[in-house]
Amino acid sequence: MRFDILTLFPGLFSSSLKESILGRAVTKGLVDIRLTDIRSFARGPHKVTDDRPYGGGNGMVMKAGPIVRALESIERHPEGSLVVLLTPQGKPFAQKTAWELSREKHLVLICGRYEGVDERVRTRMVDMELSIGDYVLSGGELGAMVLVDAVSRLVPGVLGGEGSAQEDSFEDGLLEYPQYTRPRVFRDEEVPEVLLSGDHEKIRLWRRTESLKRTLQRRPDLLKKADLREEDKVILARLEQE
Ligand code: JBE
Repeated sequence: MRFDILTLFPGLFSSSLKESILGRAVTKGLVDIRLTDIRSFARGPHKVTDDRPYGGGNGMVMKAGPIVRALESIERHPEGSLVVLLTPQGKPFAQKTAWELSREKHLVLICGRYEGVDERVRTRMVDMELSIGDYVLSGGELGAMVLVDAVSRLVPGVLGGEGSAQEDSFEDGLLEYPQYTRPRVFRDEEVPEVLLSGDHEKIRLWRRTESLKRTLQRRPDLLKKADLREEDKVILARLEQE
């Protein structure tokens, strides 16, 4: 899968693309991530990429020209390319969106800065606008990193222990159960007995109950949309009583 990232700050990406799972996916050639510096498409001696807003007001707006020329320089994939703008005005990015995007061959991510991007970039060139959350970032770069990370790990072969993506939080609409590893006692706190029992059915039931408990306590909104089995409903009814 190929990602092209258009940004004024390509340097922000270097470490996140070299380390960990994503770094390995790049080395293995499973994902190809290319960075384009929007400033190199700006004109004039000062390479200006932003200007004051028409109509007045605070802040600066990213000029259409440099972004559109940068976009036109990107090699399109023969099977299609999807152009995504990271913006707080976009559709909320969630795990479902990550799965949908992981089926694309080529994503072009535009990172906006400052108070916004000239509207004509949006109307002419953008296929989809996404937001990673309801808070204000200084630019779309962190959003692009979040998207690249969440999408890449769903590309077949990227995760070492295959199948682990399906078991993550949100995949069935619930939060994950608590995890423990050695030592068995850490500063007087013991690992729950059931996890040492070797009884796989008891362990499965405990984990499912903890998942449901956490989701009920922390994210009751998720339960309404969750993929619940009959067993879950029985456990939930009991938890709600407690
Ligand atoms: O979520 N986002 O993609 C953003 C982009 C730029 C600024 N703030 C955001 N939240």
